[in-house]
Amino acid sequence: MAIIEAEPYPFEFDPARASLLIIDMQRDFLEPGGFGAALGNDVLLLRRTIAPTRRLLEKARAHTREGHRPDLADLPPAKKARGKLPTGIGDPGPMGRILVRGEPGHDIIPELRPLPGEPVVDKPGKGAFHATDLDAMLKNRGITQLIVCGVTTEVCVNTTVREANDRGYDCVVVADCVGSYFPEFQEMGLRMIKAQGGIFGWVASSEDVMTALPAMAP
Ligand code: C5J
Repeated sequence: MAIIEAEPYPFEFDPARASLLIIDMQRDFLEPGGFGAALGNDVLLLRRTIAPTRRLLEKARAHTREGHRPDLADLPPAKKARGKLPTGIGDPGPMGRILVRGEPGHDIIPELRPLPGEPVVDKPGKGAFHATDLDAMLKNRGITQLIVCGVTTEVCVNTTVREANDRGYDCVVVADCVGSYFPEFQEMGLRMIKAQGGIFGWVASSEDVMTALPAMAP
């Protein structure tokens, strides 16, 4: 057992039962010329998460990707219609069809590319537990604690942490390894997790997580 300095109080970290979960660090969200940038967002606000996440990734790894089947059979009509976007999910975009599996924009960014055999969970929703086998994968490995990185803080990261919390996992969200296109949502997204005694989990810095990670199995 190791202690991670975290808010609202120190986290009792059990490396044998912990997994690093990296949410949706995909080209379409993080690269200039991707879907996020095409919607008018500043991708630099997300890209600051890459270096610290890479340092954590050298210690332990598991990824998710948001995206859909090429025939879009798993894309709910409500998700497709939301935002009335002229170019939305499934449409041709600057990096191939937007958020479609197998397309360049759907790929995890090269800086964080998964190793062969590393778990990658393809998810059709915002939460990583919805319509995926993530829960079974974690339970079969005896995982009860998640160290969470990725984008975006208020959407896929928050949704996943809330899903995980309801399923009995303890989540530590790494503040400098999660990012939002909106600074105010970054701040509130983290505050909501640690509020009320840690209603959804803990928030820690990558530096404080790194000090506890040497004990973690890869
Ligand atoms: C969004 C995500 N923001 N990964 N997806 O649509 O947060």
